[in-house]
Amino acid sequence: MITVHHLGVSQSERVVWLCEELAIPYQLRRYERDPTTRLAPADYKALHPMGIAPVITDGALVLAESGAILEYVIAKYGNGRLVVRADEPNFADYLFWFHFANGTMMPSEMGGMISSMLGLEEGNPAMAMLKDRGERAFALVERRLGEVPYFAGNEFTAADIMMLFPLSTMRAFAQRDLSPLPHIRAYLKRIGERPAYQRAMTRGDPGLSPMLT
Ligand SMILES: N[C@@H](CCC(=O)N[C@@H](CS)C(=O)NCC(=O)O)C(=O)O
Repeated sequence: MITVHHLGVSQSERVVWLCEELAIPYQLRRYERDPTTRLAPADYKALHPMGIAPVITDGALVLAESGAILEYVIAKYGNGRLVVRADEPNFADYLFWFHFANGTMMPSEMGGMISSMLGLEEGNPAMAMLKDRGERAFALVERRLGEVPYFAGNEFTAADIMMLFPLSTMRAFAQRDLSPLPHIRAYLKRIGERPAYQRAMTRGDPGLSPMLT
């Protein structure tokens, strides 16, 4: 059975959510962030040389990296669910949004978080570049969700599981005003109604109310 090592309020919520969507058996181990540094605690860091969440173990396998874990779990235990096959018309959309989440959105949101930690001023060129990139990313997401209910198209897929974190929990670290983005807000509401998402968040982060507004 897979063990999902979940660091509180982190990208490993995706893996808990995936297991709930697939309704596969899994063991959940929760870890709290260090209260001072907000980093992973020593026992989490010991799981994998990178020392960051998520990590799963499956027998002798120790696997990190959200996208790799999602692909692994789906390929091994998904029975074809939550993916778009290469012969389907929206295959490229599925790939794009699955990878856009951590390839572009998370780096620009993390960059924004780091520049505010460093106290960089608004006019700072690095900050301006990151801000502009983040705004274009959110505008692209808003446009997409005005066209289709889920990132890959009409059906919920693993691309949604990848994309939700930068739209929701990441806002605990890098604030973003969603009031001018009605399609994103409607999407977050739709996701919040999914029983598997509700179970995942209740199990994974019982003290946190999901950041869906
Ligand atoms: N691209 C990586 C990013 C992992 C990452 O940055 N995880 C953060 C939580 S969201 C973390 O472990 N932070 C705690 C630490 O750095 O100690 C993935 O998706 O697996």
